[in-house]
Amino acid sequence: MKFVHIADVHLDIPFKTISDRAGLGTKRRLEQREALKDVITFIKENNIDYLFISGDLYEQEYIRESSIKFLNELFKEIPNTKIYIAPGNHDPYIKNSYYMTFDWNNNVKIFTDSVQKVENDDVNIYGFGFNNFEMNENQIQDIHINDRSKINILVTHGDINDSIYNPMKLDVLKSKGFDYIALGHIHKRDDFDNIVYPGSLISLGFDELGKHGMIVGEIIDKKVYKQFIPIDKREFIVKNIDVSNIESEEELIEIINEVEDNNNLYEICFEGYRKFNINIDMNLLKDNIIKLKDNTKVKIDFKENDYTLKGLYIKKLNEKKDNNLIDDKTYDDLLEIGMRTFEKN
Ligand SMILES: [Mn+2]
Repeated sequence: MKFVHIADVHLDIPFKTISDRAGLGTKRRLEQREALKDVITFIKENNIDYLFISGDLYEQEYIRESSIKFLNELFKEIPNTKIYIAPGNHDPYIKNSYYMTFDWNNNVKIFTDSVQKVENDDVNIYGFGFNNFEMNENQIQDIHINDRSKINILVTHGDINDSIYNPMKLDVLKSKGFDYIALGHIHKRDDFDNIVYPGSLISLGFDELGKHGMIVGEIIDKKVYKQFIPIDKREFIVKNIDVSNIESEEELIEIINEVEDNNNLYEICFEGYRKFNINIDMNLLKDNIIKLKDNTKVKIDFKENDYTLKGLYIKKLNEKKDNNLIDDKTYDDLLEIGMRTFEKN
């Protein structure tokens, strides 16, 4: 049997914080739809028997009925594929959720918070999901495989570390004897033999670097052959620039714009000691640079006989530090706040 395993799509997430540029949120939501279409196309072209969606398919808080209809129309396009969804902490199985209220196509099975087993000819599929935005009910204890001659698969959402998100211990999961465990929750792809987090289908921001996509697998004679196939056409990349030897904002802009022209989205993080005030107009940067982060410290050339407000401020701070009235961290913070204030004027 052949399967596709995805998780953490987070459909309709607003993407509020990924960018300093307008419009990128909407663009990224369009790309979520495109990614889902690409998964469905792959399933059609490769005659995939099962689609496992391991939670956080959508955002309960933001999901619109139009997006649910869009999803369901896609599911209708693959009538021969059985689809199993385990609700996650962002799309729990709760009253008034679309999982409960929407009339899903008949190839879609949505698991609830109690463990259910669905028997197919060759495969038994077990699953459960979240009944709330947090869950700690240990359902995993109650799962016992009854027919080991068949392929047994578990679909769920949760943490393999201690947390409030359906924590499950890896050794307990391993001991259950499943041929494949389709997990979701961790957005970075990871696997422990056949216990697999596919990662988020598309990256949700600069804390989700690298490639994102789906797991495609085939189980033959109880042996699992699986591979990762990228779906997200972009990668989020963080690039650090040490500004210590850069003389001006113009020079810095030139260096920032040396990033390659490609589909990837860049966050540029400034570090080191700055000699000038950094206040860059995003319009001067290439389109694929979408976020700037300033972790620089100000370079101070303090002169004892500087009686400007700035000079006096530094002198006062130095005195406090010398007399151990403030620690190094507070000194750095106050220096930073002060210098930023003076830079503005
Ligand atoms: Mn998630």
